[in-house]
Amino acid sequence: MCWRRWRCGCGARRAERSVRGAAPLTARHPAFDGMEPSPDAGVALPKLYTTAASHDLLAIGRGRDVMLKLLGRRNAYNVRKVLWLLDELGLAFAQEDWGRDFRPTNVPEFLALNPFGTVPVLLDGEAALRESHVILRYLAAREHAWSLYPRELIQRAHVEAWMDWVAYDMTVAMRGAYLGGELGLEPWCQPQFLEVGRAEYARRMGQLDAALAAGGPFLAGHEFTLADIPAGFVVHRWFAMSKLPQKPEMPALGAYYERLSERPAFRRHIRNGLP
Ligand SMILES: N[C@@H](CCC(=O)N[C@@H](CS)C(=O)NCC(=O)O)C(=O)O
Repeated sequence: MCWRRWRCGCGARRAERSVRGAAPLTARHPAFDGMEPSPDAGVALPKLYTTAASHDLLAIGRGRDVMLKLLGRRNAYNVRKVLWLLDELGLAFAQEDWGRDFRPTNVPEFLALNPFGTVPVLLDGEAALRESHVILRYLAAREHAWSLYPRELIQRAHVEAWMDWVAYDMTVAMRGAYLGGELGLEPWCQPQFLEVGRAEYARRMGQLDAALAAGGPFLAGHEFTLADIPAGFVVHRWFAMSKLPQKPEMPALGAYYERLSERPAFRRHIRNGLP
């Protein structure tokens, strides 16, 4: 599947993007210079370059006119964040549904790209990237989308603080309230996880609500940034979860959710009928 979209709608971002001219490419990896890596080279080279099958997966990324390729099912939490950003950036990319209920990731050609067998994986030329938040930062920097990922280091740190906050501080909440409470998955549906998770989700949303009430309209200030992508998703889950016994009133959070919902890319990939 290939999506080509140029509807960024943001004059400033278009200007930033046009300055860079041709898309910067990652350095061509020697493993692809007409030969298979030797067994010795396999020690020094990333394992992902060493199987014929992974070469097939990477084939679409070869050459100057590289097209990004996203491996991961479109209904996965960590994949949807990347889809959202790709859409915001108006990037052309190919996508394949790997992961649960789709193509299994425990096969050699996928494990060669990501030894943990998780999605998403982003292929850009000869590079295979894992970790959704790393991919978000990579794409924004690759596209010189500095309004999303500020060049100024203090501003950047404020953006990244929210990304890390979701990655670490939302974990207990997501497991208990969502995996346990909504999906009924073991062991998270056990009462101890469920109760702690639901209380924790409410507490964390309260932190977001307070931050937005004190600042905003977006998490890092006036502009929509990468900070809003992981956080926007957990806010969506908060409002989408149907089995929470109670949801405290959080006006600033509700307004933020509606503000994000004005973005077509958010509605296409996050507030799209899936929790
Ligand atoms: N920290 C990783 C977590 C990746 C992850 O756990 N992905 C899930 C989907 S959200 C996965 O691969 N699940 C197994 C599957 O779909 O087969 C990231 O942010 O990318």
